[in-house]
Amino acid sequence: MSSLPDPAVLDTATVDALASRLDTAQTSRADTPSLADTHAFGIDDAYAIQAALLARREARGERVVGVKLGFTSKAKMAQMGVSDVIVGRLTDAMRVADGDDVDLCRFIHPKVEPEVAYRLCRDVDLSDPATDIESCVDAVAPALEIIDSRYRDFRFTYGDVVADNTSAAAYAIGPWRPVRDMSNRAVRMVGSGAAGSAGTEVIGSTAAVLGDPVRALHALLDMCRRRGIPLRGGQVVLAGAATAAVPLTAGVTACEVAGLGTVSVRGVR
Ligand code: 0L1
Ligand code: MG
Repeated sequence: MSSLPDPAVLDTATVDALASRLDTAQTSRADTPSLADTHAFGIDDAYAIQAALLARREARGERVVGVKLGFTSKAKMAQMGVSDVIVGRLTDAMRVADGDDVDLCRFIHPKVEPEVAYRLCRDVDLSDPATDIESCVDAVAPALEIIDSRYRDFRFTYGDVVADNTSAAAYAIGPWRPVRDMSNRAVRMVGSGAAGSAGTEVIGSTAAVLGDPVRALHALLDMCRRRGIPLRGGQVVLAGAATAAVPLTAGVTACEVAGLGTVSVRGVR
């Protein structure tokens, strides 16, 4: 369980004001200090701020098309002093087609991380204790997640990052394949760098995602039950990062997951 207090302490007006602050940071590409610098709040408040933030995006016409998990590695949980995963929402405006350009000016200080994505083939009944989440998934794909904390220098508390929709900013999904065992698959993410600059390479394993990405589905079901976050057929699930995130720079960034395939984006200015 998390080390943050659960009970909500913020009133609706404050929740909305904090959501507005994060929304403005995202739309104006101007970072903001940690909310926790000025407000004491619990994890229930943090998810309420996240919901208010999403409501603002939906009011602008964006559609929720998926969910993402964060803090799925032991290292990240230890760093944040928590033992729970966190859940954020993906919208259609965050989607980048495989191989497409992504304008770096959309972001404040973007980072990219290699992931595995699952596709839900039916609505998930959160109220049924017998729900088998694995049977609600029909495909798996390599993915890149672009995270872009709205907080200055990526400095945030556990509550801050939940409120900030878990730093979700954009994502790309490679070719969908029938579901298969994804445990301990090699993952390689390569950034070509801009012309004349050195590239980057990070190597990891899907085992970094809760030991096996399929466990992320079970953690997701648990969190969505606790937080009342619906899971709908057709939505995508980003299971969590297989390596630490690295800065997203100009040029092509590609991720290959062994036995699954590749996905790429091209950062442009
Ligand atoms: O998707 C993730 O694992 C990121 C969660 C938020 C933490 C961060 O912004 O570094
Ligand atoms: Mg991620």
